[in-house]
Amino acid sequence: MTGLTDAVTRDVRSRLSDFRFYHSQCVAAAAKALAARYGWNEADAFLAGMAHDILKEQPRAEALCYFEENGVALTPLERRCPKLWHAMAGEIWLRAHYDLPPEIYTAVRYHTTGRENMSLPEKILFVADFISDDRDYPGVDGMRARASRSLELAMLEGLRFTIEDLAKDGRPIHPDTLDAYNETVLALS
Ligand code: DGI
Ligand code: FE
Ligand code: FE
Repeated sequence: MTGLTDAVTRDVRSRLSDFRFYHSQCVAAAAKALAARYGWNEADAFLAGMAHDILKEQPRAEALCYFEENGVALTPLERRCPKLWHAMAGEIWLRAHYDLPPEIYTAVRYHTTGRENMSLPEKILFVADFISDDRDYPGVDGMRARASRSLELAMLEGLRFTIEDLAKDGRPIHPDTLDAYNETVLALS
């Protein structure tokens, strides 16, 4: 491990519960494997996976202060969806504390929603979060098989799963999630 990876890993370890630290380790390994398959730097992919949920356990009030201090104006939808905050806050936090390859920052920022026109690192982290070893939702084996064939196929399935799940519960869907879904559907049809 490089010094930077080591520092980020220790930081993540100190901020997350055992369960979420284990998830981060699994996503790091999954991102590294996808990077080998699809052509991103494996060490950077590992680092992105390790870092992606670094602020997942930040208290909500603290996250809101953090956005304010950093001049981030949440949209009304974002304000209502605290589950989206850790990705936005995580990017700001990593930029402030670590000099990382810039594609890692945006991969962390968009790992929950996706967005239109995603970079390869963004796609890899997005998919790695769905197929990591700790995941055991119904259909995860199919997702893993898809991810080894095509990142876009795996993204489409992940986005579909997320959107269906949210809509079923009457929860709002972030425009970036819809943009990612529409773009992927059109690209694949
Ligand atoms: O941080 P993780 O649990 O590993 O995974 P994640 O960052 O993908 O977060 C998943 C959660 O985020 C899940 O509860 C669904 C929610 N989510 C993802 N996209 C959207 C969303 N919630 C809303 N309201 N809108 C979205 O577009
Ligand atoms: Fe996350
Ligand atoms: Fe995650």
